[in-house]
Amino acid sequence: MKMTFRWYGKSDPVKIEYIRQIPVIDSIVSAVYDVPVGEVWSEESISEIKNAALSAGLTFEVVESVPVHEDIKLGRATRDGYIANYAENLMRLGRAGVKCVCYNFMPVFDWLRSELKMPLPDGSNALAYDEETVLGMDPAKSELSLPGWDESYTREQLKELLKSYENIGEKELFDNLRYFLEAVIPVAEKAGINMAIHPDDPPWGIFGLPRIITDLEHMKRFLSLYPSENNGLTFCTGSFGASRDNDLVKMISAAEGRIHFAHLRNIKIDGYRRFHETGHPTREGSLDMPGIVRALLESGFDGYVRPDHGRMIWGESVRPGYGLYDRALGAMYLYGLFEACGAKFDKKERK
Ligand code: DNO
Repeated sequence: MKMTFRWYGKSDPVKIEYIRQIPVIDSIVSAVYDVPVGEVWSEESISEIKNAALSAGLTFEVVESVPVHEDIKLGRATRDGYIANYAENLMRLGRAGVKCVCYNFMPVFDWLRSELKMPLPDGSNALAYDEETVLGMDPAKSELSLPGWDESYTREQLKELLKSYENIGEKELFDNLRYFLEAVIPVAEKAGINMAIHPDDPPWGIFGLPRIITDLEHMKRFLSLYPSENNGLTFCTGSFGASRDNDLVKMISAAEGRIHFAHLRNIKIDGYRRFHETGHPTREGSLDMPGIVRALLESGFDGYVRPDHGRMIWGESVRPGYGLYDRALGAMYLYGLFEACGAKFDKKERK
């Protein structure tokens, strides 16, 4: 098992030298950001990340994300070319020592919040979601900007894209996901990579777009689409946990050892489809963090863990959800929980 930390590359205000100073971190989670979605990543860009990690005494074993082109999600005739590029990326990443690739299958948008800086009583701020506000938003206007979103579309392109999804429901999206997995998982097996799909965040449809990685039943359906160990999950507690109907402990045991990457963060549910993010400890939010850690260990989890989001504290103002300080506190808390539950972390030998 390894504790990891997301790093957005050289332009990230959270410097890799700072990440190195968090005692428990072994590996960074990163991606190539200089290539449009669907294209092949250059070997140079991949080695640049790897070398940056190595010179900070860390490794680069997890990619988040290799994004999936919309034509694949839409099942368009052009998908095969994008799938071939995806497969090529997996081979290149495998050769560079990457062991786990996180991705998602959310149409058009990645994670969504209605507020990026909700003030909390302690003077910090955090990301928040309120369905009522979201229902009043026009997705075709760029009213919000989140780090996971592909913002290369013009307004017209975005409108067109949203229209293309009119005939895509859950069934079609699952069919297109199966087609993708059938092509890509055999390549991941060859490349020595565990694929780890990220749940939809929040775990329900938004703006009339379908979302399918949302709950226990859908998770099981996903796992059965392609029964290979390499076809696994990123278990994101803040995503699945935003729905009170999701029993995270039960979901972890139902995942049958197919969790390769754990995003462990806490959220506070404030009402129906309304939540805000909090510090990681259990008492700060609505999720039972030790219960989650225990369930992971009982299920035989031996993958990568990372803290996630948290709050902006101590006057920090960087990429929403990706501050240094609260994620570092989160990493320490999570490490403590795992250690107390008897988890074995790979021994780090830093230069
Ligand atoms: C948000 C992240 C997501 C995640 C992607 C994976 O903070 O968890 O943006 O990286 O959905 O593809």
